[in-house]
Amino acid sequence: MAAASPLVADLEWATGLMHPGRVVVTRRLSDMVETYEDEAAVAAALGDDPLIYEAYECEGESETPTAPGELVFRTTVIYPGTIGDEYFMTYGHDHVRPSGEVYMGLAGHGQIIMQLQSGEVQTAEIVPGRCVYVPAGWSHRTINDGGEPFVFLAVYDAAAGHDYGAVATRGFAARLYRGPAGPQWSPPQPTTSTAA
Ligand code: S6P
Ligand code: ZN
Repeated sequence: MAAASPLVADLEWATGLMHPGRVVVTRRLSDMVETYEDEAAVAAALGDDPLIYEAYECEGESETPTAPGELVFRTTVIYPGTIGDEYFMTYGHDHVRPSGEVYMGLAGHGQIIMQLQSGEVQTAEIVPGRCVYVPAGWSHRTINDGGEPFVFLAVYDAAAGHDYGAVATRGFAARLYRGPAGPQWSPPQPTTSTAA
């Protein structure tokens, strides 16, 4: 197999846009109605069919690598908003080929939920400059719980592949709601700390 070519791109931290870049994921509410619990709120919002999130990759002279051993880097912007009491979020997925992933916050405020097949859940807040390692085997979903676009960078195995089936079937074991005192996990999750 021919060696992949080096790629160079500039990131706009506030928007996630890459130069040169291209849109690789666009999800509107109609693409993910089953994600939200409040069916009446979904039905009411479907008229506008809001753009929930987009993802971007850089565009080089060659294709995005797909071979094992190579890496892909991708930005995601989740727009601010709610459907009922749930914030705009990604669909969430598993990697087909067990492989880890590094997330880094670029703008806004969000949270990530990670879940093992055993049901064990971990959550973490993501703010600009914070890195989260998602080990192999953990399903993951990100959520914008702030009032601005939540932008993050993800770096992962080019051969990872994305499987949305398990998340569609069993969802995640915790949901993040807009509560009177701010974002609230149900069931409650430990507060994230970066302190040792
Ligand atoms: C890829 C990485 C992210 C997501 C993106 C969209 O492994 O985790 O780039 O693809 O945030 O989320 P989703 O669940 O629609 O793929
Ligand atoms: Zn992933």
